[in-house]
Amino acid sequence: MKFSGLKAAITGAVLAVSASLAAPASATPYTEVGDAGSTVATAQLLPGGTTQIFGTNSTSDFYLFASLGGVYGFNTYGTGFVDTMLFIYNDTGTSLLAFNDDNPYPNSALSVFLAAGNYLVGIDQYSHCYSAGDISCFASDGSDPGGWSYVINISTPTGPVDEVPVPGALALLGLGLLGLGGLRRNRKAA
Ligand SMILES: [Ca+2]
Ligand SMILES: [Ca+2]
Repeated sequence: MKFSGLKAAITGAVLAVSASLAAPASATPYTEVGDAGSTVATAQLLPGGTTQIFGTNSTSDFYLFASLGGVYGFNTYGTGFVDTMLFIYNDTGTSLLAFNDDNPYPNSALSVFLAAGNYLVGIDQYSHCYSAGDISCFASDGSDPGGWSYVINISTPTGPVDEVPVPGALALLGLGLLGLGGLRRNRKAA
């Protein structure tokens, strides 16, 4: 009896450690309700502190994410063998801020600095609206087969979230982004 009691205690301890590794205390899942859909109007609001999104893709899904300010990581590790793509847009869906197809293939991962505010996080399957500059692309093309399940993991922001960047560095960053935007437009126009 003593031995089996000890064995049970050890097994319990091992299970507890395994559980803590599989599901960190900080994990805050959100499960898609119905269909998050492909537009700003249907995008589902993620509760503050959400670290995982579980959903099912039909054509594409978008979620409204509130950033506290900082560098966030997004990935689709755990989705399985689906050739996913991840998109981060501003909250009106008019500006693509970050995009990843394979990191590594077929799953997606990106990390991006998001100033405090709201953003759209989108998921779709290669190559529907690949790196599209505007979310309206997703509403106009529903040719994807869909029907696959996914998980989007969101890391908590790294670095001091309340750090105020030096104005000069901000201006340089802004100029760089404008330059990138100009390059993209030029490439599109070409
Ligand atoms: Ca969906
Ligand atoms: Ca991919």
